[in-house]
Amino acid sequence: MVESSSVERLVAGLHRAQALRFGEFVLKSGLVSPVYIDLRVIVSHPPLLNQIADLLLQTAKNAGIKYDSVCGVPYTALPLATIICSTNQIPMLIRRKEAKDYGTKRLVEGAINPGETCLIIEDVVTSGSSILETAEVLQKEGLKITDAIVLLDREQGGKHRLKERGICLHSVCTLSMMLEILQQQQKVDAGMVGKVKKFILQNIFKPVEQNGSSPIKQTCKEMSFSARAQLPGIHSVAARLLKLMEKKQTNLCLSADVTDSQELLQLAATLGPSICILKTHIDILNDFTQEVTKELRALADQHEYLIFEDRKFADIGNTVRHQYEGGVFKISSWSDIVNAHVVPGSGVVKGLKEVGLPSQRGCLLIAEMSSHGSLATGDYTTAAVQMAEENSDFVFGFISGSRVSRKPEFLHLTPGVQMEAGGDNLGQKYLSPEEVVNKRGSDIIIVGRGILSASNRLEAAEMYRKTAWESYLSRLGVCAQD
Ligand code: 5BU
Repeated sequence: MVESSSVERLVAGLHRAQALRFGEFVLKSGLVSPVYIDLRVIVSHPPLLNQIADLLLQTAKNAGIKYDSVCGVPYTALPLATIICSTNQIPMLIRRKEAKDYGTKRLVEGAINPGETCLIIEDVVTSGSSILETAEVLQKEGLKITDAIVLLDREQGGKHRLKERGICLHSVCTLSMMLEILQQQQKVDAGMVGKVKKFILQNIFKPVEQNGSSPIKQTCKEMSFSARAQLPGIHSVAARLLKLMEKKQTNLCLSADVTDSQELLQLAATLGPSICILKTHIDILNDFTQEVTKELRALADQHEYLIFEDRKFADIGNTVRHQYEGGVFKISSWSDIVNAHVVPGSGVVKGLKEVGLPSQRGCLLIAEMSSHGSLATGDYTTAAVQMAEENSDFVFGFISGSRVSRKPEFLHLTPGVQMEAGGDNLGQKYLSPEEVVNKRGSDIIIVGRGILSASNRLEAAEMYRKTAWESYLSRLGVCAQD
């Protein structure tokens, strides 16, 4: 154990930097936690950063661990590992966070000497999954992982799980130790300490299924749309959408592919109460005027749905900026959501963002397409996910055939949906709402001709709405825990 006065100083510093917050927070898993620990903020506090690096190294020394290199679990522990290695002349390894099949990039940077031992550094451990993931990558490179050092152990089962995998976890501090110190320092009251302790006890991660090197599966509640709406840092458009979906009990997006303005407005007025999004192809209207978009906007506000212009931007940043803001359609002035292909690289998102961010618009990236022979698969899809993660201030989800990101703050919208699986004679492929939402984990179905070619469009829309909503409800069962 490191000296208690150092730990007390550390806890006070973390509290000052707002790395520890108390209240009500919805975690990624959907659980409501009375404590929120976010050590990402420490990079803005250099003395604290140095102090933490020092305590981590001290803990490794006290435990008498022998190692040849150090690897920080990305991203928060990366600067910590850097400081430790630089100050003490220890070789460092960097684990890339990108998905394994992304391009030809190496998964570990630095000189790898198979047979050597690497010490893993982490900021917070809950279930231990992040350390295990990093350990697996390093082990695949032939390195030995015997120990890991963490600043804060939340005491929710991580230590035990790591031990079962042959990794000994040493912590600078545990959550209960931290709570006691904060109580002594009169920064939290006894009531809150009790609440947090109860939360820890009720949420211990137990190993359920361990199968070779695959990630550990944990039974947990899939997050509801309303819980996802409250995730810290969620995009404002995603939050609005998730809330209205829950309120109206609909995860149906109508693809209003009609060519006459009056018909479009009529559809919006009649089907508005059944849908969460009205998707347009504004450039197929034969009689477009700005008046149509004004009326569409008024209907959207009246019936509480969002407008999504399915423009599929796919040019360099400078061009898409003009296409989004100007021209005949002035899309950014009336459409809450737009989408983009990732084929031009991230410039397309950056260009759109310049226009969309100030007016609080959101963007979806096309990660997969529903059409036969689509090239948006594999590495392309992975690159789209990465681009979304790097631009999450503007991008809040995907057009895809299934769940391509496990981050609950991203929404998945799937076109190519009809009650009966099949296709049309121009390459469109259809899956059923049940398949898309329940089996493939998408959130919103996009339906065009399934509704438009029905003799009673409202009845058809209601049928799609109910089926997709029931599929969502039945999905709220068991899911994989990160
Ligand atoms: P449908 O009538 O339900 O087949 O219409 C599907 C709509 O979704 C249509 O407006 C397409 O432009 C849109 N779409 C799609 O079908 N497949 C895709 O991969 C993408 C968009 Br991206």
